[in-house]
Amino acid sequence: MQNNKTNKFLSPGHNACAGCGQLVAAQAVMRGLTPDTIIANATGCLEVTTTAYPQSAWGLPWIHSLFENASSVASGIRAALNKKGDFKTKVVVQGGDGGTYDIGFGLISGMWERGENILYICYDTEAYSNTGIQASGATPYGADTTTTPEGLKAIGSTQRKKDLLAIALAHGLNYVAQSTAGFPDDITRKVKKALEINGPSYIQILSPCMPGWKVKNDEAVMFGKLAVNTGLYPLLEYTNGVLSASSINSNFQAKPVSDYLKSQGRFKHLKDEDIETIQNLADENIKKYRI
Ligand SMILES: Cc1ncc(C[n+]2csc(CCOP(=O)(O)OP(=O)(O)O)c2C)c(N)n1
Repeated sequence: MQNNKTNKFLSPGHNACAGCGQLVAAQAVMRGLTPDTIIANATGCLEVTTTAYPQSAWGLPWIHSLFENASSVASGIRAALNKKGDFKTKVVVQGGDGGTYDIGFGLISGMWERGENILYICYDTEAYSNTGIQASGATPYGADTTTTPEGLKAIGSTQRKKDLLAIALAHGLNYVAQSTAGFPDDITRKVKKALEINGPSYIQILSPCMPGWKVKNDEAVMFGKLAVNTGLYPLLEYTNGVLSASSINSNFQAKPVSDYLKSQGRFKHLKDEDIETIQNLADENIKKYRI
């Protein structure tokens, strides 16, 4: 158990890639937590890189079970705490986008349906990073992954990223938010807010992945900022189903999506018309999330 001032709940002694966006985001999440918190973690990079036996980087009670069922483990923990009359201890689930959008989704939906007081955090690397960058339901249009390779006749993924915020909102969640590793203080603030609200909450954080995005190890924060500043991945907050905060506000000055795409290896094959398609997606967001 590590307990120094800067990294109380997640020690830097893990073996994630240097500059990993998911670890930047996870550190920001940890700064929003209090010691009376129990974490259930799905399989994925965050779990694998922080728990190489016999060591652990975690300074909070932390449990890993299967890739698909972290939310059910959390439900069990919440039920046991409630049975003991402990409604104060917080329960948090952490998972990657593969675990969240795809393989764990049925059980997450059940957890939300039951209205349990649990915060779910999705670290969205836009692919199954830990097993070698396979496409997930969060992979964006045009991205090269090992299961959607670009080639002479292929532009990479032809799917549109699944709108998981809308799906979370359809479950009637009290608090739904989106952030990116480019804005660690925004992440910390949203975690604190989610934990103040009674009931289920969901925070999704874009977490740039060096090998997956084919970017340099000092670029995670920069791409996290560009994702927001192009409108592709705005900072959002829904309270009781209503959009209550958005980075697309009166101060928003959109940067062209090419600024975000051009130096990422996963998008380097895109032609002008493909970039245009992605610009249209950002423009749609700018209309949809304007506040
Ligand atoms: C049922 C099951 N299928 C597949 C795997 C192999 N597996 C382990 S981690 C992982 C990728 C996780 O991807 P994601 O949830 O996006 O998290 P990331 O690694 O990107 O943080 C996969 C496919 C597994 N552990 N269990």
